Amino acid sequence: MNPSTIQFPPGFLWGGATAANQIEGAFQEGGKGLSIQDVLPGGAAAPRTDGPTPANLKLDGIDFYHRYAEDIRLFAEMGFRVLRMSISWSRIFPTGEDGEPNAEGLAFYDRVFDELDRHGIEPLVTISHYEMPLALTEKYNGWISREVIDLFARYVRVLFDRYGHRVRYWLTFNEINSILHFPFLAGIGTPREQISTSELYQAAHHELVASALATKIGHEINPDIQIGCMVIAMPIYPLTPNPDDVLAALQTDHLNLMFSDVHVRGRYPGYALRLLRERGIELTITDDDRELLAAHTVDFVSFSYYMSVCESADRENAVTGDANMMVGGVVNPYLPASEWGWQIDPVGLRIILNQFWDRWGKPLFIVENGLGANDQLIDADGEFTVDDQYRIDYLHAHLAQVGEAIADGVDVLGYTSWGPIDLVSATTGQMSKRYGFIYVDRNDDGTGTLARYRKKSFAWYRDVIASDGATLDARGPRQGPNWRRSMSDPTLPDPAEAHDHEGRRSTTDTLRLIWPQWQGAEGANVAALAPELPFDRARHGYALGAKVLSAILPTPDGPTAQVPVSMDPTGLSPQDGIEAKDAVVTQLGAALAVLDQQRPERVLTLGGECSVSVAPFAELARRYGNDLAVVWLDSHPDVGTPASQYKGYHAMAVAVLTGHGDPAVVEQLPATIDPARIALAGLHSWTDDDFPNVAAWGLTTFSPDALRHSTGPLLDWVRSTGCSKVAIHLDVDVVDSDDVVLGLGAEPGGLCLTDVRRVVADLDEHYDVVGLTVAEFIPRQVVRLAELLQDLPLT
Ligand code: BGP
Repeated sequence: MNPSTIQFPPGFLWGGATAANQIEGAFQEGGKGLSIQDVLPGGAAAPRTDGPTPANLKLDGIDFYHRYAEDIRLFAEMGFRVLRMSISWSRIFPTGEDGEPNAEGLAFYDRVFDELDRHGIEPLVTISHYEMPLALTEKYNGWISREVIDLFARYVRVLFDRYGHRVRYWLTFNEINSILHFPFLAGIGTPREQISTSELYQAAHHELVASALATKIGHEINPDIQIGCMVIAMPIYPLTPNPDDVLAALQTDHLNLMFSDVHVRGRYPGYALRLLRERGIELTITDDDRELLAAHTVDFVSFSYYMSVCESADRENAVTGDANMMVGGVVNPYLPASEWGWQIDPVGLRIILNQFWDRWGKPLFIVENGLGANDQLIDADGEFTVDDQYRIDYLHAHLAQVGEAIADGVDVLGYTSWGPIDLVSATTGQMSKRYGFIYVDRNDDGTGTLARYRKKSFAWYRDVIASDGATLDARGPRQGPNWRRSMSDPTLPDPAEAHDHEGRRSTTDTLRLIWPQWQGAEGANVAALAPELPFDRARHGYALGAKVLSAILPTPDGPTAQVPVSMDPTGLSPQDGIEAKDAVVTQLGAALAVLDQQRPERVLTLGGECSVSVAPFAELARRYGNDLAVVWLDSHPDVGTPASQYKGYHAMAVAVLTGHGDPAVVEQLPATIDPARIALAGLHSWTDDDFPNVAAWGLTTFSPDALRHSTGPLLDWVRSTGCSKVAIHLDVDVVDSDDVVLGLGAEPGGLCLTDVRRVVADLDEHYDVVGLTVAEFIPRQVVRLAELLQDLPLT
């Protein structure tokens, strides 16, 4: 065999994977009852709502319910041999306890299976993919109650009776090991922090018993069908070779493996019994449960694979990152991450395939893997498409490792990439986190025609399938790691530098952004407030301020970038209600380009006037989404718009970040921030015409007095947003001018220096500060000094 070719076994099941709640829509059609997903607009970690709300993109999904024939035709065009799909429980039993199953719901899946049949695609059905009828949550608190096992068994029996002779492969619960992190996905309505660990493990036990019972029922109805479990697979590497780290990694791994161990071996392994014992958990396990688990083990093991993580015995001092349903693990300094912070590790897929095969000797099925990315729809010679080479490279690299595992002797049944058509994200509720070979025209705000377009990866995957993988190169994508183009950090720091010898976090993941922008401050205002300085020097004072800030801070460990700023005095007159609009728009574009290239986890910005927070905070909002809160420490609210009297752009910074203001500016931003997650702190000076925007947009404010003795109210506010990450804008004029005048005008009545330091330190102690901007410093003495030096001989 040529070392660069890969051989997939004959009959290898190539295809794609979906879930009912993320594609179907039609949440109230065909007799369907409400499902838990219909009240979960913001994704797995976000709070539920009382009822369905317009913000919930899953209510309409991608309208697969009506467009399934068109979509299946496209899958067939790619040569799919299998489509992983799930059945919506509430389509079959709208309340979970109905006397008869819903005939219309059953007929819908008949039509889907018929259509698949017509195209020679076999279905792989997940019985429960993060769904249950909402009524079972309200009445039984989901899987907390043992009663749900029988209700599930009833549902399952209906499915096997109806489809058991036309569907060969079945999965019981999607990612069953996620229950410990996202209980609501198992129908448990009690807030996570109010559920005891005992209750959670008991609920997990009920699911495991229900899974065994489903396996029993399925095999009784048709002994030929194959029933598998489905888990999140995630290699856990020790952060260092320190045996304590290795043991910590093993123990974290056990928490995940427990679920598949029970499914495959039919009993709780010793390590799980110890873990439960040590946590004082006494599970109610009946003799019937034991018998069921032992007698009805799975035929194969399926799993999702998106990332690996590290584990450290000293977690408190290690950097933790994002992970899908398993919540952040310790960051691996050797790996890049996706735009959503999931660390990319193709080799980890080979490792996990080998581990699972060695452990259980059961056939394995990769039923989810893929890259969630922001795609750009382009018009290529009259046809809309996406040039998603990064996705091709990602999938290529992973499939090459599947090939390696097969060569290692692992029995792999098939590969269904996640989201072959764009769909609503499970963890964030967004459309913009796209995985598909097929683009769906639907946006995060729900707009769009729902039209389908083939991306570049469409033809690529078609060729892979048609050649049974022969078009793949075993060494992975030849052009190198292109997927990093859509990753968080294309220029990875030297791993040795990213952590100190004990694996603790260092500051190399912080970008220092120097942005000496001065054009945002209104000229007339500068002239009036700094009459003692020559006007041109005074207005350049902000640029000088950025240099001084950079000079007085210690040399950074991480990267530094400087945003190019024009010092040209032309083009400063107002345009569309903004002074020097051309300059600020151009420079904003330059700053965003720097950030897009660097994709930093954290940014320290040294300004410049106030608007220099716009680009870094918008980039952090893109990266961290709803997990980012902003604390704007400033005398002024900065909520001006082009309609305000004051034309200086720096006074529009908060407005722009919230998506208000000039479209040429707002459209450039990679993300905006919900005003509910922005607090103006230390606020006590404003112009009357734009101040009403504060209340109209729903921003929270704290006067200097509210924070004078304690940061408590502000910390409580951050807690109420549910965010773990904070970006702080520090306008130096928030400091009381009776203490020291650091900005342009005198602002008495502000917070004193020690207050400001305390507020920032308290935020840093309680939250992950990922953005800090210091802005508006005008070094008047230095301006005067420059004046003195300017005509000296030999300068
Ligand atoms: C898995 C889920 C899927 C899917 C996928 C990608 O955890 O089983 O339902 O959504 O992750 O996650 P996301 O949609 O959040 O990008």
